This record gives sequence, C-alpha cells and structure tokens, in this order.
Amino acid sequence: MNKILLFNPKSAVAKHRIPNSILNIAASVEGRYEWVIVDGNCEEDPLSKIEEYLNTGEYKYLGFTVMPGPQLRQSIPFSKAIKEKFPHTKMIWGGYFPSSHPKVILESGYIDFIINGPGDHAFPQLIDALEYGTPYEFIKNLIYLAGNEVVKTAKEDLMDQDSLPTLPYNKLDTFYSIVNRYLGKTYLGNKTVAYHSSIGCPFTCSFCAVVPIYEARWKAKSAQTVYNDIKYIKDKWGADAIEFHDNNFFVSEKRTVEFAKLIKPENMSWWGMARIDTMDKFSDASLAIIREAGCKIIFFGAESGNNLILEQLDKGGTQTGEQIIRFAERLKKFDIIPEYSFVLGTPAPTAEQVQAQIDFEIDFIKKIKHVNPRTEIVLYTYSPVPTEGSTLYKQVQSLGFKYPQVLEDWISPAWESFDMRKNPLTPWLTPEMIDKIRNFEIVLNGVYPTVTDIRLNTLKRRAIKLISSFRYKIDLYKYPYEIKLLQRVWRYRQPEIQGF
Ligand code: B12
Ligand code: SF4
Repeated sequence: MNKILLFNPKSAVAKHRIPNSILNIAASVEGRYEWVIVDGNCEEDPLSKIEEYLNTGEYKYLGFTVMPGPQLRQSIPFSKAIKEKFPHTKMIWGGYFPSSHPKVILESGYIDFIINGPGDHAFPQLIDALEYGTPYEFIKNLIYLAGNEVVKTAKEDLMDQDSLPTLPYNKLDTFYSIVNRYLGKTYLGNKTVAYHSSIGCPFTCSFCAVVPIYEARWKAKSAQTVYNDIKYIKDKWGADAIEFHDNNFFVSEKRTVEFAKLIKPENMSWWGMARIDTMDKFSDASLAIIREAGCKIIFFGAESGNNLILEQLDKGGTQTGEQIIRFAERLKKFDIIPEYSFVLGTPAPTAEQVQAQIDFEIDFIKKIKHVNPRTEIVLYTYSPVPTEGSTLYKQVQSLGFKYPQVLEDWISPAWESFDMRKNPLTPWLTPEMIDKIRNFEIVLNGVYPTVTDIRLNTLKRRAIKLISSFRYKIDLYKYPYEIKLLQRVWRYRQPEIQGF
C-alpha cells in the first residue's frame, strides 16, 4: 500500500495542456513507486475518480499541484474530504500557491507536507522517508508543521535540467490521450504542445511570484534536449506548434538561436515569454533566425511606461518606457508580434497619484499601439505576492493589505478574482479606478481584438472595431456596454484570464 496518486486540479474550461507540473513529479518516482495521474481538466467528477483509486486500499500518497485561482476550487475541498474519509493518506501539495502561502495551508490540518519549489528530488526523498520511517527533516525544499511552528528546510541548488529524467509521455497517454486531450488548436497551430524548458528566472521583480521561490536563479535544458523532446512529440503525436511555459524562455541568446536552428526544418510555430531589455540586446540576425524558425509571438512583461514605477516594481535590468516603445517598433520589421503585459494599480502615497498613474499607462499603451498596432496588450491589476523583505511588499502591508488567514477563505469569490489579477482587494484602489482599468480594457480589446482569439472571424473583428473606435479616439471609456455585450455574445477570449 504505497502507491502514489498525482492530481492536477481543474485550471481551465478549455484548451487543456499537458499537466507538466505533476508529470515532472511522476518522472521523479518512475520505476521506484507505482503512480497514477488524475487530471481535473479531463474528468467530469475527479473526486469520485480519486476515491475509486483510494478505495482499492493501494494508495497512500497524494500529490496535488496548486496554482492560485481556479485550481484552489478543487484542491481545498477535495483535500479536506479525502483526509476525512481516508485519514491514513499523506497529502502533499506542491506548486506556486503552497510555496508562497505555506502557513495557512498547513494550519488547515488536512495537508501534511508542502514541497517548496522544485520537487524533482524532494518528492521521491520525502516518499522514501515516509515509507521507511527515516527522518525527513533534512530533505531540502520541504515545508512542514512541527508543533505549531512552520518549518522550512534549506533550499536545494537548482539541478542540471538535462540530468532530469525524460517525462513519461507514453504513460500519460494511457490515462488521457495526448493527441485528443492535450494537443489543442491555438493561434499557433492545430496541435499545440506545452513544453517547459527552464526553471526560475535570473531577475527579481518585486511583484512576481517566481522571485521568492527561485531567488534570481535560472537553469535551462540545452537546446538539443528541448529539440529532442519536441521532435519526439511531433513524430509520435503530430504536434505542429509549441507554447513554451518557461517564466523566461529567452534568457540566453545562444541557447535560443541554437534551438531556432534545430527546430527550423520542423516547420513548427512557437511562442514563449521574455524580457524586453534582454531581447533588445539580441542581434538583428538572431531575431531574424528566431522568426524564420517559427517564433510568431513573444510575451513580454512591459509592466509600466513610467520609469519610476519600473523602479518600484524592481523590474531590474535596464528596461525603460522609451525602450518599451522602441522595441515594439523594432519587432515590427521581423514580423514577430510583441505581446505586452502591464501591471496597473500599483500603490502610491495619494489617491490622486494612483489615478494619475492609471491615466498615464492608458496614454502610454495608446502610444505603443500607434507605433505597432499589432502589439497585443494584456492588462493585469497589481496583486501583491509575499516577497518578504521587498520594499514594495512592505509598502503594501503598511497600507493595510492582508492575505486570508483561513485556507477556505481563498475560495471566496473576492479572493478568486484577486488570484485572477482582476480585483486586487488592495486598499488603495477605489472601485472607480478598477472600473476605469476594466472599461479601458474593454474598449481597447474592441478596437484591437487579440489575434489569439481564433474563433473571431474578420467580419466580427471589423464590426467590433467600428463600434469601439469612436470611444477610443476621444478617450470615452465609461459604460462600454455595447462592446461588452458583443464580447460576451461572441465569447471573446481574454488571455489575461484564460492564459495564453
Ligand atoms: C501552464 C500554466 C497555466 C495553465 C494551466 C496549468 C495546469 N496545471 O493545467 C493556465 C494557462 C490555465 C494557467 C492559468 C493561470 N495561471 Co498559470 N501558469 C502556468 C505556467 C506557465 C506553467 C506551469 C507549469 O506547467 N510549469 C512547469 C512545471 C514543471 O513547473 P512547476 O509547476 O513549477 O512544478 C515544479 C515545482 O513547482 C514543484 N511542483 C509543482 N506541483 C507539484 C505537485 C507536487 C505534488 C509536488 C511534490 C511538487 C510540485 O515540482 C515541479 C517540478 O520541479 C506557470 C509559470 C511557470 N513557468 O511555471 C504559470 C503560473 C503558475 N500561473 C500563474 C497564475 C497566477 C495563473 C492564473 C491564476 C492567473 C493568471 N491571470 O494568469 C491563471 C488562472 C486562470 C485559470 N483559468 O486557471 C502564476 C502563479 C503566480 C502566483 N502568484 O503564485 C505563474 C507562476 C505565472 C507567473 N509567473 O505569474 N496557468
Ligand atoms: S523577469 Fe518576469 S519571470 Fe523574471 S522575475 Fe521579472 S516578472 Fe518574474
């Protein structure tokens, strides 16, 4: 009775991806322990499915991967119900949410351990310790409760990514058909595969959840390993496009160009996330080969056009407002679409300054659209992350912001919208300010509907643009009901909520 059940809670209503988080964990115990995967994205009633496995009496360890937001809707009630019905099981949570909020999770009483950051070594070591009754206190990347005290063990150095085992795609395919469930139609292609080629990020932006976990560290698989894996998925299941899920795929120009040269003959389209200042240093020749090799669109955290805000966000590097605009223009000649995300609603000493900053960003975004209208804009409202010691987080706490003190409160409607970076519950943002951001977003998406909405045909695009252009021209964003109605009827795609 030592089998492992790994659960990916429902994270999206459609366009499901290969559940890379738990697949990495499955790889870490492959050949050592028997494991199964339950994917909440692919099951009508995942709790019954989990209970079916547990009723065999063969499963002792449950591993849940948890992101903030919708995944909590299943993670919290399921963990509670399972622990009540099967008290002998060991419940282990991993992923960004538990690594960032361990106290409230462990104090719930129904989660036994948290893996803090990468679980590739920590998870098998923990299972071994529990299985053989040896101490777990020295295992790195672990968080547990000792009495009333939350104990965090030391962090492990990031491991050589090429030394990690290949993901057990074939076994995943026996649970859920890779081709039917996970290779979806997107703007990039008909069978898009999600691939994660590096962990962490070398930067320390103070609003980013990657920072407290990875502490400015980054490690990547080599271009050759990435190519080999993708080629395997292409040959076996016919993938024709790639979404790179790395926090920062383009850190190394050398690796990117090497990969581009390898993948070019495969005729696949691809997308990834990057920093503007990093990629602005790429040579013209590198940008050209990246595009020729199929990279059509790149996501960039632009965050703000105001250099003081970029400093407040600790964006690091050398990014400036002027560079953000210039770079959007530069990418135009390579036919690469920049997808710029902005974080609106950061704190300021007075309400007038918060408002003035929102207005500034709106103008700035319009300038970007002017120089390169194909730039995709993704708007987030600033939702604090607990980056202990950062000036921004201290400022946020001093202004009265507090996370829920009880785990179940995270699934209240208000905190769900916080997670979606839609309603930040930050005391310095008034409802009027939030409305202004949302209304501007509606009008902007009306004039420039995202290219990633593949169901929106040319006629619909023209119609909504026509209706929205007048408002956009004269800065009239209030009550954009007519645009909202069309977006609702046509089920307009919002990358900021639905993911890329
Ligand atoms: C794919 C993805 C999604 C997918 C769904 C993922 C799924 N599971 O089905 C979609 C697009 C739906 C999505 C949505 C959102 N996402 Co998301 N997502 C990602 C992304 C890009 C990749 C996740 C992944 O597969 N990583 C690859 C694996 C290998 O890495 P990993 O998850 O870190 O796993 C390692 C460890 O964490 C640990 N681990 C993880 N799980 C487990 C479980 C167990 C049992 C153990 C032992 C260990 C363990 O071990 C693993 C191997 O070392 C990450 C960023 C990133 N690069 O990780 C963001 C990320 C997790 N998402 C994030 C957010 C906020 C969201 C949203 C909630 C909000 C938003 N507006 O984007 C939305 C929610 C919308 C929705 N409808 O769900 C944030 C979380 C930030 C935070 N504050 O904690 C991240 C970090 C992006 C970011 N940089 O801001 N997301
Ligand atoms: S560059 Fe991006 S991933 Fe890296 S710390 Fe900043 S926001 Fe996070």
